[in-house]
Amino acid sequence: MKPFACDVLTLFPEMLNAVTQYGITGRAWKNRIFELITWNPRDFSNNSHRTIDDSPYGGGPGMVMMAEPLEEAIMQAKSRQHELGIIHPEVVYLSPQGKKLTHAMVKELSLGSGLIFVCGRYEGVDERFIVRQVDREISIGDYVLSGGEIAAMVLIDAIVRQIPGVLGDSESANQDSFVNGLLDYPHYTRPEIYRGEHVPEVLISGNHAHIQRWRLQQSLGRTWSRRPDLLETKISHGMTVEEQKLLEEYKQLHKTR
Ligand code: 9WO
Repeated sequence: MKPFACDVLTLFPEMLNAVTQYGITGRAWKNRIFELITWNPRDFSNNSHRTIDDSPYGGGPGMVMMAEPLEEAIMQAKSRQHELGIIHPEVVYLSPQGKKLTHAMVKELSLGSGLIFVCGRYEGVDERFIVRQVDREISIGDYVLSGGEIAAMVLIDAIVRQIPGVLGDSESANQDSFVNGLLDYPHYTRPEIYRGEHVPEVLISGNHAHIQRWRLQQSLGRTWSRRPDLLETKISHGMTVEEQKLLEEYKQLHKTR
């Protein structure tokens, strides 16, 4: 398979080493499951000082990234993707004004063959660049960062995990727990007693059917208590009689007496 093509516009290209050098995404990059090319707008500045920002029209504090160096950089990124046979690479701008990222969006983006990420800095990017070049604006959550790079890396990490063959068997099994619309159950490893706290007995029992039921109950119960919004979605998609029974039992057991 051809690698999934990521081109990233950033003033801080070395930050992206975090995804290409470590962990599951590092392994996927080494195995050429995806490629990541950075383009620094500073290299496309039209002056000898390598300026890429200027003060905002209308006044106010801070600086705004100029359209021209970004547009010169994105043309290089688009040409590169064209050479790979990617005719319409989607351009993603990471910002708090974007649509909130969901697993469904991650899945959809992972089905394409390439993406171009635009990482802003300072107070943002000249709106004319966004209008002319950006296809989707995505937010990873309702908070402000110092720039788009970390958000782009969150998205790249989430996308790369969806590419077939990236996760080994043991790594993909766990994914299903979020995909089934519930939070994960609690995990334990040795020792059996840690500072007086015991591992739940059912996990030592060796009865696999009991263990499976307990874990499902924990997933349902935690989703009910921590993320009622997710549980509502799960209920609307339909819960089995078994799941309903396990959740009711969890509620009984966790009632404050
Ligand atoms: C900075 C700022 C300072 C004073 C007054 C208003 C201000 N707005 C901003 C701002 O939003 N800066 C952004 C920094 C410009 C675009 C890149 N930056 C960014 C992206 N911060 N946070 C994100 C982000 C991206 C995706 N999901 C969550 C946050």
